[in-house]
Amino acid sequence: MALDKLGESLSGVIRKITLAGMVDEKLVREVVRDIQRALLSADVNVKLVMELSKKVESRALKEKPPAGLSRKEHTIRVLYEELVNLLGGGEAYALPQKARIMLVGLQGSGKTTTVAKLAKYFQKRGLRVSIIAADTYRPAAYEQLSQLVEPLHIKVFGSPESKDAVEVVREALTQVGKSDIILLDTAGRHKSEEELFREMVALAEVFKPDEKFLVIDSNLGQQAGTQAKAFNEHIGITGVVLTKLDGSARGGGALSAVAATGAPIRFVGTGEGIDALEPFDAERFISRLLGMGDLQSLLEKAKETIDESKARDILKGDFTLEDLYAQIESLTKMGPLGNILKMIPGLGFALPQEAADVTEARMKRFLVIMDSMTAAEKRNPKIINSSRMRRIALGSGTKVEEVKELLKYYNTMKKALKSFKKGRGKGFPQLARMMRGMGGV
Ligand SMILES: Nc1nc2c(ncn2[C@@H]2O[C@H](COP(=O)(O)OP(=O)(O)O)[C@@H](O)[C@H]2O)c(=O)[nH]1
Ligand SMILES: [Mg+2]
Repeated sequence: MALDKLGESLSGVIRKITLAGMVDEKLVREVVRDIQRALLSADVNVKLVMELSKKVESRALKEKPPAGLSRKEHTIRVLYEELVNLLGGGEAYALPQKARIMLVGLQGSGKTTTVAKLAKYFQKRGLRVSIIAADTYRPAAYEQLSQLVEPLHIKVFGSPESKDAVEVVREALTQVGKSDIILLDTAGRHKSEEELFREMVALAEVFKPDEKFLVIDSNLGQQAGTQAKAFNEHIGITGVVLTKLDGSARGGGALSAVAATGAPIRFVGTGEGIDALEPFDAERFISRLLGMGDLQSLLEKAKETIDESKARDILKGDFTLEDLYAQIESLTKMGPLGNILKMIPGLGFALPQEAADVTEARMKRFLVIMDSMTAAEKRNPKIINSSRMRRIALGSGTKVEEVKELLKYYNTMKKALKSFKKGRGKGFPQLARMMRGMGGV
């Protein structure tokens, strides 16, 4: 795919984020500049690029990473999400059980080829497909289509000699019999756009399509958006098929410009062969472009894997019980605590397994206790007096001593974090001691 170059640049950006010591303003600026360069050279509209840059920059720096995600992972996710949005986000095309689908578009855009590809696509999914050839302008259009779908044993209806497309469709509809999907191939060659639109409207009146797919050549780049808009205004399209994505250096521009018009991209053509058609799914598309296979599952996994940046995150910020909650929650999701403690830089010792197990059970109890606290208590634990403690213990089915234990743990943690921030590293022995203490070692 010629989007390879864009993909390469974008996965380079991901690599840069992954390898960076930490995500700060300087890195985000640099990353945003790289993305801009990559998108602009794929012909993405300047305004869209600027909008995306602004969002990535502010979200990466200002948004609080969701529980379990480090700022680094969050930054990668933000980039991924905004790229998906650039392509319209939205839901992937759902396979219809029964549909009449009309393909429209300019001469040479790839309509006839796409009709054949769609025929195979639907047939493979167990649907009965018929085709009506109504391109009365191109000599041999009927033969081209018949040849393309010959191996599929799909019948092509039409009258090669007729010059009246509307009549062809009317007659074909009386002949198609039982079909789940009826595909209509139309002409793209007309003296004027108006004439073309008029014929398409007349055809639609007879054919009564459930879908009107506009077929556009990706090589048009940003112009694809202008074309989608014009067709939509005149004949009301329900989706777009972008062809020749395999050879186009401007695929990024075409995809984003079409998405910006609000018309959903339904399929992309990625080659001349009858199999070179893919249903378009922005999330999958971007994951692949970023070279990360299934990025979603990778991000899920990232939540479960601790790395150094996680340890750093633990040592950051104004520390409330809410933070402690999020922290414990992500820690317990990550598996045996012993392993995690081993990975906190500077800790330098392994916890005996029994100790780690005890610690985990205790952490989970802390979560239960915090579940019985009000938001105000979690945000400002100082207000938790003895009557509140009794209420919390009662509500969580624990003992007042256990609530006190949690608060003690919180205070020690907070102090250690503070001294770590001040002394840059001096807090680690304290953090280690504190965590060791938790396990009852
Ligand atoms: N590389 C590539 N070529 C395509 C694709 N779709 C169509 N084509 C080619 O584009 C040319 C025009 O296609 P055609 O279906 O006849 O366009 P139509 O005039 O809109 O019906 C043909 O040579 C096709 O093989 C695609 O996704 N990739
Ligand atoms: Mg054609």
